[in-house]
Order: sequence, then structure tokens, then C-alpha cells
Amino acid sequence: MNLDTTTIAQLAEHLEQCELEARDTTKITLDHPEMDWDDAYAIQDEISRRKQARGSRIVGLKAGLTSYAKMHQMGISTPVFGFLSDTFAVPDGGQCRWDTLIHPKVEPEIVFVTKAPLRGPGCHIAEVLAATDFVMAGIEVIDSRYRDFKFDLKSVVADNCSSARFVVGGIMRNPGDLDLRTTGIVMEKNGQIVSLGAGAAVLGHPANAVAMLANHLGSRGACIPAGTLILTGGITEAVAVEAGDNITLHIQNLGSTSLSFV
Ligand code: OOG
Ligand code: MG
Repeated sequence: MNLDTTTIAQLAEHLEQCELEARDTTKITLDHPEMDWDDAYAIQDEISRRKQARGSRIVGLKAGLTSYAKMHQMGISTPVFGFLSDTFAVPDGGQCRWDTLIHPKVEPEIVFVTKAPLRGPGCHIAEVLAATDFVMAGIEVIDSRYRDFKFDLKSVVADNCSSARFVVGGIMRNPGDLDLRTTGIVMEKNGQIVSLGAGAAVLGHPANAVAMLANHLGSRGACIPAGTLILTGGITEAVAVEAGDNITLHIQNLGSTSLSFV
């Protein structure tokens, strides 16, 4: 760690205020070029602690930048991990107020829900599938607090990986009954197709994103608890949305989920 606890707390407060007030900021590494990975995750943990101190519950975790489409879109080459608060959840088919966000984009994702804890290091895809209660369809709304979505990996980790809102829905299925690599996805904006893809876009199989998350947490002395909802990462590039847009995601064998921006 290169930053002291006061600086970590200040940066967490700054980024969380930007989130809560829907205003953007410059990359924090411009002022703190010495910030390392541990500092970045410590800032993210402090944002989580601040939310929990105000009564929010952490309901899930996410992996980001797990597909080549996303890595290419953001000019970055390694996955990153974040948390999901209950305050980010939008009901299936529900509304999301656009003016509470800065420059939101939507991503089609395959969602895992665990029934047993997963601990790294050494966590692999078979363990993930055995510990999965069910998979379902999810749309993540990302909203980087950084101006024009321009960031480096450490800045994005500190900003809880652009997490803002999410919706899950459709049909809950046992992953053992599906081939999630060839599972097709179609996302529509106002009835027009904007994204097409398949589960293999995420690290060959989206369960690999869950294994990487368990291994990442293991290296920090933590695990994925049973009953955790996990967003495995955008299958395609993220799509910008405006007020008035309706987004629907259809996933083969997993039904559909949607939300609209008002
Ligand atoms: C970082 C978050 C990426 C995903 O699914 O790849 C992410 C960003 O692109 O702002 O959530
Ligand atoms: Mg995502």
C-alpha cells in the first residue's frame, strides 16, 4: 500500500459523493500516481463500508472486463471485481431514473447465484458449477464516475468498477442443464437489436469469471459466501442509454429481463 488511511478515506468519500450526486470527476490516479492495487481495492472496500454504515446491504459481487469486447472497448486487458449494494437493484421490468446517473450504459450479463461458499486460491470451473444454485439473465447499468468513461484499471477498481444499477429476471436454471458457452443473447433498445452474443465471450465460459473472483478474494483472505448474486461481466460492448429508452435482454433458455430509463 502506498496511500495512508486518511487519503484512502478521502478518496472513497469523494468517489461515493460523485456517485450519489451524479457528477463526474477526473481520474484519481492523476493526483495519486503512486496508488497501487491494494490501495484501489481498499478505497472500494471503504465505499462498501460507508454504504453499510448507512444501512445498505451488500447483496452481490461482480466481475468486469471479462470479455474481449469489453476489454477492447475500455482499452484494458485484465478483469476487475466489485460489489453490488441493495440500493443498486431495479425490479424486473422497472424504471431507473436517468437523472440520478451521469452517463449510464447497459451490459448483457449471465448471473450466477451460489448455494455454497467458494474459496480461492485454486478455485476452478467445476467447483463453481457445483456451488451454483441457479443462473439467470441480468442487465448491468454501469456509470463510471470518471469523465467520459476514461480511466485506468486502478482508478476503475477504486470506483467500484463503475457499478450503478442492475436488474435480474427471466427463468432460473441449473447450469448443469445448459451449455453456457453456446447460450445466445439478444439485447434490444426500444425494440431494435443492439447486442448479439454468446456466453463463451466471457472468458470461454462465464463460470470462469466466478472462479477468478473467488481466487481474487482468496488472495485477500475473503471468499464468495453462499447465496451471493454474481454478475459475470458484459458479454458485448456496453450500450449508452438516454431517458426514455427501454432495454430488454433475452437469453436462450433463461428468459428475458428488462428495465426502462425515465
Ligand atoms: C468497468 C466495468 C465493466 C463489465 O461487465 O465488463 C463491467 C467499465 O467498463 O466501466 O461491469
Ligand atoms: Mg458489468
